[in-house]
Amino acid sequence: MTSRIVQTTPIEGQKPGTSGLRKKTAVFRTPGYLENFVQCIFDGTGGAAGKTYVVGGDGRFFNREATRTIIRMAAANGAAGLIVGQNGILSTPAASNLIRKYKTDGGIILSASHNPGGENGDFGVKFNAANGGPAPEKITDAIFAKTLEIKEYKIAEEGAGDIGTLGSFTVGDCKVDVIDSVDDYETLMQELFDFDAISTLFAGGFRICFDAMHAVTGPYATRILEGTLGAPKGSVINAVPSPDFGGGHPDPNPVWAEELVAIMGDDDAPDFGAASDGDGDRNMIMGKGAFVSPSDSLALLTAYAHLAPAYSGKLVGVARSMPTSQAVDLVAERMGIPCFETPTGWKFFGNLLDAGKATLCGEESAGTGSNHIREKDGLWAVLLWLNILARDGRDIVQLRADHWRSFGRNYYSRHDYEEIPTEAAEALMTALRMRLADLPGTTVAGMQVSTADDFAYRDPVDRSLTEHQGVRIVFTDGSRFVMRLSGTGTQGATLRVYLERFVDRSGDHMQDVQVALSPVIAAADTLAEITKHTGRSGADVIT
Ligand code: G16
Repeated sequence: MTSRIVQTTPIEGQKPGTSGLRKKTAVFRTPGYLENFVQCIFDGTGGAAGKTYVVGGDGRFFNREATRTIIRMAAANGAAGLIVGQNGILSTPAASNLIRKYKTDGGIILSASHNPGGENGDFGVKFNAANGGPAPEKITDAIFAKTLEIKEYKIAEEGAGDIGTLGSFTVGDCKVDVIDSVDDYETLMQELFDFDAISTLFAGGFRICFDAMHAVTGPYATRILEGTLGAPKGSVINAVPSPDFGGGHPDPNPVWAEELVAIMGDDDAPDFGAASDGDGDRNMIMGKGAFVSPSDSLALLTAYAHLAPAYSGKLVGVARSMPTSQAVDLVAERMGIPCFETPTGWKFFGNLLDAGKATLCGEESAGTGSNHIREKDGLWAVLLWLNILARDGRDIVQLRADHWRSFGRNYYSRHDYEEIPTEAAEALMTALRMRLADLPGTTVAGMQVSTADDFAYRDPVDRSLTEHQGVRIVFTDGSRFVMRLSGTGTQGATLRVYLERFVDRSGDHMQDVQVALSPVIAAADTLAEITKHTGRSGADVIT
């Protein structure tokens, strides 16, 4: 193999965010942009020589081309082997599984997750470490440091081989195995869940609608749900991945998954509805006419996970990101297991999972997962739900109502203000932070503030400290709001306002969510002066 050393210079802004480097596709396609970052992944992790990696992505525009570039660069940098999903396709959870199963040194995953794709959409690259999880900050910091001093990258002169056909080939000394994207993932799911019980459920007439949103879970869900488990043909909709996700926004929430919401609102709705995102790590769960919030879903899965073989008697602890509602805390408390609170970003669960401190993890942003891999996993959540419903017998809406009667309800919503000028967003956060010390004891919108802080996290395993992870204002009745700026956007800043109000076991659990939260919404507006700073009279997306 002849490889070429290409002289280059640092490119500004290659700092990984909440989940890897995400930019407009056009930015990633500028000459040298992808190459610089990939070289820095290798250089920032001690070089690629002799190492093995998993490579694949969610199939969005530029996925295939980027996969081929990475193969040529890995070979030129001396990598010993690559496991590549056929056509460069791997869901994020499937990639995490492959890294762990075949004990590779890590993986390069091409995805901007729930962000829209296509020529004018977003693209992303993230490095996952040998545990299968998103690289922790010490690694992303090292990669970023390399982007500031890079002088050259290496790339093989020869082509990347045929990634459309299953089998093996070599690029120089690097062996490339092109594998079926679904096989290993399905095997793992069969080990975790009671597939017989789920098949019996479907055989009895239970109906599901799974919206793959034209994204990567299409082939996974079709094979597993319709193929192996016997759900009726057509149960998976929007099942063929497309480079621009059918022109849609592959974010499984009630706003973007409107087709599913309409189907589940029909008189003849299926028993269970679900959706997953661009790269297959998020999930949205619905019953007939009912959206199950991700925070409630995490609480319910924790309460009933024992019905699945992999988790029966095995729950050692749970973890949630700080802005996620405290519904799961109540379940953990009753079960007598610890509940950890981490910053936003799946990478923060890695140490807890590796150290055996947590079994299930979840986030308000539609992510749920367990110790089976080191990523959140959309289809896993759907299968765990199906396993629970198959074994419990109640329908999902009844199960949730009974849960609220037993634990109380944490009303919850997130209000997003998108693409606001970065300076305005930062000014808002700075002004709020400066008031924190004076807030306890004051009354806002009829509610008294009990505590106000800027969340900092001391990792219980490696003792690392992560600061400024979101402002928390908690009121004396247990209600709270949290504000932080998103780390996954590609244009301007997105302000996220997370709102929560607890209503106890005997309270009214059937209120409209926004109405139930109205005092907290008013308090957030008053304290943060959102309209003054952003010029917006309301949120762009309410979920
Ligand atoms: C990523 C992270 C999640 C995080 C989410 C939202 O998800 O893996 O842990 O909750 O972004 O982050 P932010 O609020 O900073 O936009 P994904 O599915 O985009 O990889």
